Amino acid sequence: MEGGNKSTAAVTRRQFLLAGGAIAAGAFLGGRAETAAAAAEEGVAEYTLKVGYSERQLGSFKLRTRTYNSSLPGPLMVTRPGGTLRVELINNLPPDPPATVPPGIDALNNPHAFNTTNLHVHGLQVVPHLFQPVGTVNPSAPLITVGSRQSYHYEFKLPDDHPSGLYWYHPHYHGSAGTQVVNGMAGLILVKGPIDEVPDIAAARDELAGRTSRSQPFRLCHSSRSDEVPNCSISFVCWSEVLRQKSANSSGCW
Ligand SMILES: [Cu+2]
Repeated sequence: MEGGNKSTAAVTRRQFLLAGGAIAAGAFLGGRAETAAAAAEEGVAEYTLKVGYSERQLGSFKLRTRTYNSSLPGPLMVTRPGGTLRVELINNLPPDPPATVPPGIDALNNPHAFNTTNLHVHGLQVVPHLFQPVGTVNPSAPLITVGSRQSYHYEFKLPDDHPSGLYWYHPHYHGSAGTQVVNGMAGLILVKGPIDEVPDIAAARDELAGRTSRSQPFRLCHSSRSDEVPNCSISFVCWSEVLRQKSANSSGCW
């Protein structure tokens, strides 16, 4: 699975700055996603998410945060209705730092296990891979747990009638999920559909955006052209947590 994600483009200073705002505000996960060339082949798209520390310069500050593939946000994943998304999640973080739970506090959700993780594909209509064994209906089933130096192979099969659109992924381990998302561990999932076969649509630029707070809109700009940095300086009205927009103007804003 190593190398399944072909997204290797360097993160630009602009990305650092956008992402830095997201970190500072604890809102979204700004920055610019890079297209993963591992788009569906024979209906199967494979990605590798390596969780680890990475550093970025924010003004005069150097921050060290947990990220996927040293990227803010994580790599864009692309699939289609009826497709299969295979994700190898590799946790390269060191062991959890010690954490104690004050008396009377819910131990499960009290912040702890900051270097333990797992994966949620938010919004996809697939069998949830949050609890183990996968597919269990046991309300007390344990969460899938990917600890330090461990890995987990996820396979999500999308139904043939899955709506096309934009979704996102993030860690969902209780106790560490919030901390890890604010660090920048999140990314977008694009489910392409029949609309993408329309020639004019296919030729237009993809612009993908995501945020987690309506009061703190951070924009994530993605261009279908890897050599292009979109000029995105105008805020947008978003109907949900993620937004996909097509633009025929390669230098336009939205
Ligand atoms: Cu979610």
